[in-house]
Amino acid sequence: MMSINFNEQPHRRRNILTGEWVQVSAKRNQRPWQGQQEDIAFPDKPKYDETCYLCPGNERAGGVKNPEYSTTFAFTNDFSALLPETDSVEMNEKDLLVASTEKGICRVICFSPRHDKTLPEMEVDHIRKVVDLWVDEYHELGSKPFINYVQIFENKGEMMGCSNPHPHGQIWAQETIPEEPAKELRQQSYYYQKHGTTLLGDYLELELEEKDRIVTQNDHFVVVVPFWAFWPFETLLVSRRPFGRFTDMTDDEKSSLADIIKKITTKYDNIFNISFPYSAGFHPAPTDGEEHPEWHFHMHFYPPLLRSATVKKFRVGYEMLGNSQRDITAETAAELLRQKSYTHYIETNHNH
Ligand code: H2U
Ligand code: ZN
Repeated sequence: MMSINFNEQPHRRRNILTGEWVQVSAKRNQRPWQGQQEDIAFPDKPKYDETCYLCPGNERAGGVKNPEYSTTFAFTNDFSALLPETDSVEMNEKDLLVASTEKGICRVICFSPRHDKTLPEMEVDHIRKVVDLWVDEYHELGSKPFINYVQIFENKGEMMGCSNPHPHGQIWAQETIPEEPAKELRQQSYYYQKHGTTLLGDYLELELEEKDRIVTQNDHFVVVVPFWAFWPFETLLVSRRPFGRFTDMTDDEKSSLADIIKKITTKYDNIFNISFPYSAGFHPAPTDGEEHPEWHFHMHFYPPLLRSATVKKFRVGYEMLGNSQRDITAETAAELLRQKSYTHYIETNHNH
């Protein structure tokens, strides 16, 4: 079997989780890595901001006052995109105008009472409390008969459309399985039917043998730059044990998840010495009452930055009309992430 020279030959890689292809052209990017280190040494964010709608004790846009929370805090989004009480209506005019109503619940989760602490700057014990809240929300929302998928995510940084620097994430829980997890459900099901093992379990085994795309790991989780990564520093966080639900996690796994999140987000911030923007989120099994032995718990990080703290990758032109495409190979990105320290640059700066 002839092998592809990833750095020389433009090629396509298959995203086995979605079934879609990504075009890779490393040659476009053969010049040496010029990732600038833009030192923003001590970003001066206040611990508490009286104008922030997420800080403890403050009033939100809808007029409700936040409690004086001391760890984490979740509330129903004051501007929810989905509502639980919607009559069920299906529309189909001549197979041309097709629509249906959608029920759902939107939640906002504050990770910390501190306005200035992002995930990599929090203690692992505190991140563990965020994990516990995700587990509780997944359980509570997923137990409702009309909720078949619980999408937990975080938009971090203005570049990703995040509305407020206070560390927070969102949950959209809904009737239909959304498009991205729906593709993954199809792909994971095919694989499981054919091989009797989970797609991501086998993929992880292969990555652990090859080592090229591994970024970091602990007792229960591994982070890789997936072979088919689209975003420059995209990563996939996978559980070593095949399980599907947040509620399947053991106590040790929950603590390990907190630990690995701290590790990967710290490495991200250390790439350009800035608070690294991304959209990240979990793909747990659907909450539709099915067993889902095919589903393998994982999390995606999609950061938009490419060459410096300000140079963003845009999904435009050929990518909007033709195909997703990347320049730096997954292997190069993994190598760069591997080299980055587990100590946050702000801490490093303070110690000098
Ligand atoms: P993002 O920063 O990821 O946009 O999340 C903030 C969410 O918080 C957003 O969905 C909600 C917005 O609707 N929000 C409230 O629920 N109450 C407020 O007082 C302001 C913002
Ligand atoms: Zn705040």
